Amino acid sequence: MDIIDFRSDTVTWPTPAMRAAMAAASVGDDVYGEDPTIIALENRAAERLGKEAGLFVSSGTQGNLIAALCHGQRGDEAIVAEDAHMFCWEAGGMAVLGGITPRPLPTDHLGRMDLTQMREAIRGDNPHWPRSRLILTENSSGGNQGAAIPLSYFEKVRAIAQPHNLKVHLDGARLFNATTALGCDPQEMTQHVDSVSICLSKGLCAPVGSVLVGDRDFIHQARRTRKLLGGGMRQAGILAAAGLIALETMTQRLEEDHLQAQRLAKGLAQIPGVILDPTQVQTNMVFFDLDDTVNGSPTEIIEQIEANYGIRIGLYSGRTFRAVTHYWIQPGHVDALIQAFKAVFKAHP
Ligand code: TLP
Repeated sequence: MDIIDFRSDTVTWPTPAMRAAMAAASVGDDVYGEDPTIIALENRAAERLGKEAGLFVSSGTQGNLIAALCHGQRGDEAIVAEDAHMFCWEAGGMAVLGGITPRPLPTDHLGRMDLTQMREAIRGDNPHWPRSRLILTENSSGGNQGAAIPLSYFEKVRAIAQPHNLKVHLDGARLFNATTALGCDPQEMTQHVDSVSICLSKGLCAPVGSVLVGDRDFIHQARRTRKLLGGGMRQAGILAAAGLIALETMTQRLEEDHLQAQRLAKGLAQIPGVILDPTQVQTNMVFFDLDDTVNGSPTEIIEQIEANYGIRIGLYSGRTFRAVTHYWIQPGHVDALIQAFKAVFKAHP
């Protein structure tokens, strides 16, 4: 990449190996079920995540939306963390297109909903009420500094959902970041949920795409729903070829991104004016705030860092910045960002 971009891991370009695989990919019409590379990716993702079948979709948002539409119907309710991507950042898709009411619950510092509140949020049968139908989870938790939620949480959520016939979906946009940080196999987590959506196009560097996995009936319905949403693709094996490399090789190197994030956090935490606890950094995201001694506005600071040092970082909200490490962030880039902050803060004492 010719820019240093910490705004997100969504900015990653495909690797040289991906570009070569894309150029050579065998393709077919996937709406006819004839794209061999997509079929291989879907099977591989299902196998890796311990589910019966998979569906290649255009984005994480589409994977999550299809899951919600397949598990729920109009008039149903979905229990969801109040800071979850599905609740905050997906344009209200489940409500707009599925008539599903989100029931947001507060979370702890890792992004876990309180289990007592979750149990109490499940409604009985009453014609006044929406029907409780599903529980939406996310790991890593993007709204909580990329925290990796431990396995035991998913086991407990499952135990709450099952007696009420609630389905559990996992937004695993960065599932492999979470399992890398936890040192566990993804299947140890996915065994507790009905469906999972993983993103190939974030830290895994594929240019486009996510895979939704679940049991055969669910994926059959999901394929129909993807078509309904205009998401049926044709010779998209050219994208799936990059996705296979993402799944096979890029999942193995995420620890490097996590180490860079920790190094960045430790460096930034030493700068007067920065509020950051490096022990909170578990995966590839570093969130930090400015204290009141810093005069410049966050937007000015971001603009100066880009104009003077050629480095992009994100403003998450208010005075909270987000810097995300990924394949294209080199160790020198981390040092450069720390130096840039030091210099800019001198200018805004
Ligand atoms: N997240 C993006 C932005 O939308 C905020 C980012 O830069 O982090 N689930 C989670 C947990 C996500 O973080 C994202 C993207 C998605 C789903 C949606 O994926 P896409 O962008 O492929 O629709």
